[in-house]
Amino acid sequence: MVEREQTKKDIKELAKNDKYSILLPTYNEVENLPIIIWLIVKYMDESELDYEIIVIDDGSPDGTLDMAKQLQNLYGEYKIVLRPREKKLGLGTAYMHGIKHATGNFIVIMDADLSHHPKFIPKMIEQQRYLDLDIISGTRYVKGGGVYGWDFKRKLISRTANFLTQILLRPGASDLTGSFRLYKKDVLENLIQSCVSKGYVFQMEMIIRARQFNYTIGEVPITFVDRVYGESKLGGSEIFQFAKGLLYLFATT
Ligand SMILES: Nc1nc2c(ncn2[C@@H]2O[C@H](COP(=O)(O)OP(=O)(O)OP(=O)(O)O)[C@@H](O)[C@H]2O)c(=O)[nH]1
Ligand SMILES: [Mg+2]
Repeated sequence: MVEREQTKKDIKELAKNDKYSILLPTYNEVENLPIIIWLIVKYMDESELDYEIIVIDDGSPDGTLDMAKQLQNLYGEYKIVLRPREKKLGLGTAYMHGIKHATGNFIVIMDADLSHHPKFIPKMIEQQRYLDLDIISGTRYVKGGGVYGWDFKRKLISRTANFLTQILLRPGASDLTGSFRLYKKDVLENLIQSCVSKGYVFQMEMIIRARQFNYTIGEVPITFVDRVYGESKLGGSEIFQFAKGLLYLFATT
């Protein structure tokens, strides 16, 4: 407990001049949104960090945006910022749209479907501050990290994707397809502008380009929990797209 109090004080001191913009892209996350926001608020407030949560909803038919408005009334306009778009335009552009409105000097990107637990954000921040790294990537593939709720097929696909990429591209990070990361804002802007791929390959390309630009990358072990509410979309076509993207990056970087 004493140690925990000390850590809290350390992060607060280290990050006293920083603000964190947490981007939450949403598409049909009405059940998940109140829980994820409650957890983010809890862990960021506990560590006494300055932050805003930017919700980028792409016209979800399930009423996610109405839910986000209610949460904004509850937590305030400074904490919850709404940047909705008319229709589903994809994750890559959702991040770009969110960054345009971000007032923090650091950006956290994470999924809103409870696969990424906000308790890891202060850990990422701590590591970033200690070493002044450009990127901190949450990783399922080092000691202390892991995946829960995936069937064998999905674990195999994810492992294989990471394994092949490690061999072909030598990226310098252990989890390439994950999307729970902390970036310096200018670093993220630069990376997004230089990325060409969409879909699952996008997260991987971000790390590959980061290495090209000689950005420094740190890793924090995270546990990833499969979504409980809402539909999963991983299918044959995503796997094909991933393989195509991997080969493209292999050939061009
Ligand atoms: N704004 C926006 N958000 C999206 C879009 N597609 C997905 N999202 C959100 O991005 C995050 C990641 O998407 P997921 O659907 O969880 O993707 P995944 O984790 O690879 O797959 P499953 O969890 O198995 O469905 C979630 O918070 C989604 O709600 C989109 O087109 N626009
Ligand atoms: Mg998910």
